Amino acid sequence: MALFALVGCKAFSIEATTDNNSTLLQYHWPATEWSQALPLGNGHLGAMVFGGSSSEEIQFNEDTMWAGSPYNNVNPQAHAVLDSVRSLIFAGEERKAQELVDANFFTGAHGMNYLTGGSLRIDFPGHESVDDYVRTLSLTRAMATVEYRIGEVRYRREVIASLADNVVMVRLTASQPGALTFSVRMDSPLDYKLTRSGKQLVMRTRGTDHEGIPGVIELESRMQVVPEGGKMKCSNSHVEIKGANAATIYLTAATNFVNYRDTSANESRRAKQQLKNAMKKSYAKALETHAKVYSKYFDRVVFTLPDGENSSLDTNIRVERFNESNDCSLAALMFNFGRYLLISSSQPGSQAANLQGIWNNSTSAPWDSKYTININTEMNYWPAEVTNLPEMVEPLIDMVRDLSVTGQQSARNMYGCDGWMTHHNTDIWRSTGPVDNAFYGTWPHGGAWLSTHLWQRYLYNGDREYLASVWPILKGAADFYLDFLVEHPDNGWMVAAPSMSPEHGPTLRKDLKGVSITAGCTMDNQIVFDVLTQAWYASYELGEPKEYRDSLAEMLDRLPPMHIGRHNQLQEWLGDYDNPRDQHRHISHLYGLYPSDQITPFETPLLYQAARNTLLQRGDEATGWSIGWKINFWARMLDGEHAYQIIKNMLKLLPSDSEKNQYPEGRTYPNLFDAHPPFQIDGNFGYTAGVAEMLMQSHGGVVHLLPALPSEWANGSISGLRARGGFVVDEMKWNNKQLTSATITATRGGTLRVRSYVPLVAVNPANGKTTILREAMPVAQTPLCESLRVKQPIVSDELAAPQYPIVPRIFEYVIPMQTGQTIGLKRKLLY
Ligand code: FUC
Repeated sequence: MALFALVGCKAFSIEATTDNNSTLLQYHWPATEWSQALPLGNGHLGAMVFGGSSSEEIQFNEDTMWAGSPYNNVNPQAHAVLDSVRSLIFAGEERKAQELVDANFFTGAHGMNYLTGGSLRIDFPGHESVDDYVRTLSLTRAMATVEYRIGEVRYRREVIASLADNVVMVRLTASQPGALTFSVRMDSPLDYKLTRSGKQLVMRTRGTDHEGIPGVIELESRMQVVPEGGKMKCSNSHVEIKGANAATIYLTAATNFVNYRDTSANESRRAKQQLKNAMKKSYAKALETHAKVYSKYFDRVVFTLPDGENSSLDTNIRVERFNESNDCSLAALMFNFGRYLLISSSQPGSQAANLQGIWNNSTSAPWDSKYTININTEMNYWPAEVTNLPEMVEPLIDMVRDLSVTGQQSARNMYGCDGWMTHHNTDIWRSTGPVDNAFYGTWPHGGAWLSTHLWQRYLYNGDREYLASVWPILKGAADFYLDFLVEHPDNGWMVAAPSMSPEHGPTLRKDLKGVSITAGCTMDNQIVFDVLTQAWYASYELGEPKEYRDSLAEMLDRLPPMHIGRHNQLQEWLGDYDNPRDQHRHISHLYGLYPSDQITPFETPLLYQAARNTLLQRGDEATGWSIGWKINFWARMLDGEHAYQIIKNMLKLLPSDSEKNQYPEGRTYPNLFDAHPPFQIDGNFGYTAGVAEMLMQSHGGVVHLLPALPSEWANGSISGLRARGGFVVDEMKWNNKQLTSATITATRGGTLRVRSYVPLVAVNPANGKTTILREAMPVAQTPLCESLRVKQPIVSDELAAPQYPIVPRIFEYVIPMQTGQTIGLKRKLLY
């Protein structure tokens, strides 16, 4: 790769940091493309730092800068043709059904797009040729730096998106007094107006009209430079600084957005106030407050894997060489980066992380950089609870709460149903209608899948007050299905219709090429099972009337079971239409394996082996997010070696989008953003969740330590992962591929069931004394009601005997724990 020269010489010393090769991204060259720039964010503001020496670009975003205005894309005409659509599907006339949907379900508004904020540009005359250049992104400090030398003078830039104040700050210093001369301006690819207001530069832009929905968002971006020494001159187009010793640039942005139906705020007042507040703090103070908030989140989990011979090289080179190296700490860096990105793009009070998190430099981003909720938005939040970032889920809950209101319009007006629902996309306006066309958009489970995150959160936090606050949302998601499901005329099962297995049609039905519409496909049934089951449990926990639970149980009993087809695969559809050579990126029918736990080796071994065959048939290559999902799938298959193979497929360099053809397998950009391609952040989050799932799993009532450790990660440790049931795995260490010790705290007491591949003893941390643990028979979690149990699958007559994968020998212990109690566990030596 000629573009990125590897500079051998060590740059002049970066001030001592706590970073190591699993927390620092570094490059000895400036970014020339966006996917090489380094991301910063505080949930509201995002910034991409290019690090040019003579001209710095900091492309920025504000999370409410979207096209359009309050609207919903619900076409009531859908209801008029719904019965006909269903009859056609059941009559085997899916193509005609799809045509009817195309003609009646859409409004022309296919979701509004997330827009760029603009760019802050800093020009440094005379800095074209520099030595000892290095730029970094520190994941322990949430800070980007740029350093270089010109002659005897060393220059340094630090950039943060403060989590304590709503501001991006650029700190400029030089090793000689008076050496800083530069000018600052702002611009945007949208129409913009730049003016001076006192010492501040103000840029105004506007959200665009989109697909017939008028743009109403007003964005005001404001910046001010505070030089130390030297002279400052402000004009309507830029600010000039001459001969300063140091300087701090404060940049903020705000819009008139209040919520999905109100855009009445005063963006100018907001931006002024934000800047005023931020400027009360010196840079040193701002840094301290930012670090305090950030480290509260980031430091909760520490993951350590050993360095290899390439680990101190530039990050892009580490990625490029990963497949031929032993650079284990790059795998840890990628894990840490996912947590960093979630902290930076999803903060309490901000918008939820979209397809690009919060980072977008375009006015027409791929898939509008909105929310695709048939996998992508869900994947964004997979790492949140398990990697100890529960606060970051709050924006998602806010979004689901809004959708549970707007989604009543689509439930009622399109399908004549109670409750709420959404299709496969949404945006800042909480639109809930179908988008794109019938092939992609006729998927009624977006809200339902999102609602499972609210229930899962309860499994982690056990907070009844929280559960009561989201109960109407969970109930509304279930209520929709109680109305929406219809009886399949062939078998009497209650099925979703119209529906589809996301973005995919039954591949072996030649007559249905280009048709996805169907009834009761596997993912439908799995999602409905989860939504009705979680409503059952939540209602039980909250002491709601039993009659409601009975109606849920009755419906659960009538759902179709999963099917195992003639290729010993888990069937994607009710019919046995899977092509074993099909490598489609969506493997939606394995939703039951991950994120759900309907398919497990211990409780549903037949389904487990069929799921494995499906995974093998679909192959190991895919788009970025699909690779992210496959890491989680193989972790749930308890196959660390295969999960690691998928990690290798993700850690392949794509230097830039323009080099896609030379790097067809490239799935990671130089800045570690995941490549679909193009950039989509879900793959980053899927990766982090997947690595967590390889190291610890908690479902089916059991905490499984090191369930899928690959042999490459023979030695390591991780601290701070959270398990369902309110347990925190404070620390876990392994050596020579085997668990050596773990400490687990019960935040709310109860019985800890712990599973391991090595026998364990309890150890008293105070005196090191060991005690024998009670070994349990591995048993399935006992559901409170038979209807909540996954049904036995229906197996194809054409199938020879199923091939069961080998499940390793398991040791399982039952440990009663008090609230706040910590238990030490140690590998029991058998000799
Ligand atoms: C779904 C996926 C695509 C892409 C888009 C944003 O449509 O099938 O691969 O990720 O979402």
